[in-house]
Amino acid sequence: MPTIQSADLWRESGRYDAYGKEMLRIEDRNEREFLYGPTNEEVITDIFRTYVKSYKDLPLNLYHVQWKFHDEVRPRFGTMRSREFLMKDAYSFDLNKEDAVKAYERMFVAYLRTYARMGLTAIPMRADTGPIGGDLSHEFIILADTGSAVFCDRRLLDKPIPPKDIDFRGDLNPVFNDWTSLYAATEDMVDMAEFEATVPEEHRVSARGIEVGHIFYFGTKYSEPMKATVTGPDGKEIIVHGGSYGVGPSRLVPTIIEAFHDDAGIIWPVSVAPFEAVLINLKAGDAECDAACDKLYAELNAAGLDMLYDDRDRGQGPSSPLPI
Ligand code: P5A
Repeated sequence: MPTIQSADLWRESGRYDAYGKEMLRIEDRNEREFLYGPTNEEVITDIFRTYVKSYKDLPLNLYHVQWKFHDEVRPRFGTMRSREFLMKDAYSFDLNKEDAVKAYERMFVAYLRTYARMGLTAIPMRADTGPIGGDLSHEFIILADTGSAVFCDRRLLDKPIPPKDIDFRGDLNPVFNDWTSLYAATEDMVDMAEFEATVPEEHRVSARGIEVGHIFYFGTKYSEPMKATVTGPDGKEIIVHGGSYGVGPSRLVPTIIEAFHDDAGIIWPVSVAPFEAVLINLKAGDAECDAACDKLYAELNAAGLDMLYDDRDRGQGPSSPLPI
């Protein structure tokens, strides 16, 4: 999808005027209005209505990883909150609300597993839907000293993550209900009276957290005004139901570093490490050393390790920085 989007597409959904100053609005040489995409619900709905025609093509999930621009009031902490950043944005399309909520629940479970595989404890919390819209949304929050205020039940921190072989074709509603039955809400959504009434004092966590993902169910908010429909089995047109699902890779990098470091530097969890092992030949050009390194490199590669082999003739010490 393009990063520069047509203002007209956003007028169709009604969001062009509704979206605030976070959207960077621009003009081309012919004074036509464009914007640098803060999110892609309109573009994906346009792609959907152009190419998808039949109920047989649903359910459908479309995604990409792409640059976004938010004209943030207070960009801070490097890529933690930057104006230009990478987002994984996925969009689901279903025939009705029931199926769309199932798609939401599948993504909810997939997100729990994704963050756990990165070594992170991300807690899904009820969140404000803001400019994306709809009435169902969860932010995935990593507790940290930086970030905004969050309120949750401590027992969520120890909850077992759904296993690898969980059936994504099956009913994930029990898993979703199990996770959402314990209180967790962001600052915008918290009801202090409800928090105190439903969470026993010893389990109450009132802390700060970083939002590393955000998922939404918004029904027909985009498909209705933009006329994204499919032909049903009886030949009638059906307005599709949608949701969108975001992860912030740019923000995950500093979040993972925050969680995994010591005095000597970053300790990447293997799942996100650029390489599993780095082999440095400190005497490149020396026949014996080259042969030993080549042998080790071949053996470790054969053992299935993702290797980086630095065989540059650069000597050692801080004056010869590694390429990573
Ligand atoms: C979901 C996908 C959306 O835009 N539309 C498409 C929905 N959601 S969101 O919450 O606005 O953003 C998704 C995730 O992107 C990360 N993020 C940022 N990362 C770095 N700097 C920023 N300024 C920034 N803004 C959002 C967050 O991880 C967020 O959860």
